[in-house]
Amino acid sequence: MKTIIFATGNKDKMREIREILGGYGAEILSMREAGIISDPDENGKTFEENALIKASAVHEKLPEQYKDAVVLADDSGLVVDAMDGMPGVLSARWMGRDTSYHVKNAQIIENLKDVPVEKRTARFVDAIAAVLPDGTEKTVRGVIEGRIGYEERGENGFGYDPIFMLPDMSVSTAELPPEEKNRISHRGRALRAMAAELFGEQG
Ligand code: ITT
Repeated sequence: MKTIIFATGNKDKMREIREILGGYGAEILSMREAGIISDPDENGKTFEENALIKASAVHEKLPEQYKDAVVLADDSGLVVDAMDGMPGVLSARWMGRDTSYHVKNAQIIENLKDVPVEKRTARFVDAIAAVLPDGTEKTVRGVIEGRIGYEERGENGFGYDPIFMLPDMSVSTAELPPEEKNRISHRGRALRAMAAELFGEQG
């Protein structure tokens, strides 16, 4: 069985990763479960660069028992057109890493208070990077298009989900059941594309 070690410290991401990759018959461990501590400087300019920084840092620290594991990393974020693409690759750090998403979401709504619905376009982007046991690197990207809402809606998901509405403004991604979010989300798309490269099409 293939072992995948995920280079993330984000528990919400890890939950979605397990939901999405559950059917591929691989053993999926967080870096913490594999006994690896890693927090590299995410100083890349793109989601792909940052995902590779995170995956490579864990690959270099693989203990002997996991030398045959594939290391994956997820770098993701919210790109808001009316904010010139912010928070983008800075999504986790924007307004401070410890600031609550309730406060961050309120600030985005405030920034867009005079922006009409047709200009409230935004997307979640997810780059998944892989470092294979021989050091080969791969990246894939998944995107979901939407619009910034006028208030927080829904209790599912995490982060910016309560203000991220589907393009028709019907529901936020925090209002979707997890399996429906995973079916259409940036993370679901990127992880299934990576799984197709690593395992073929089954799953
Ligand atoms: P790791 O680097 O340890 O994986 P992180 O939280 O720092 O964890 P990122 O640098 O990739 O991860 O930041 C991504 C941020 O973008 C994340 O913290 C959320 O705020 C936001 N984000 C990404 N995917 C999201 C999703 O599906 N729903 C809501 N917000 C999301």
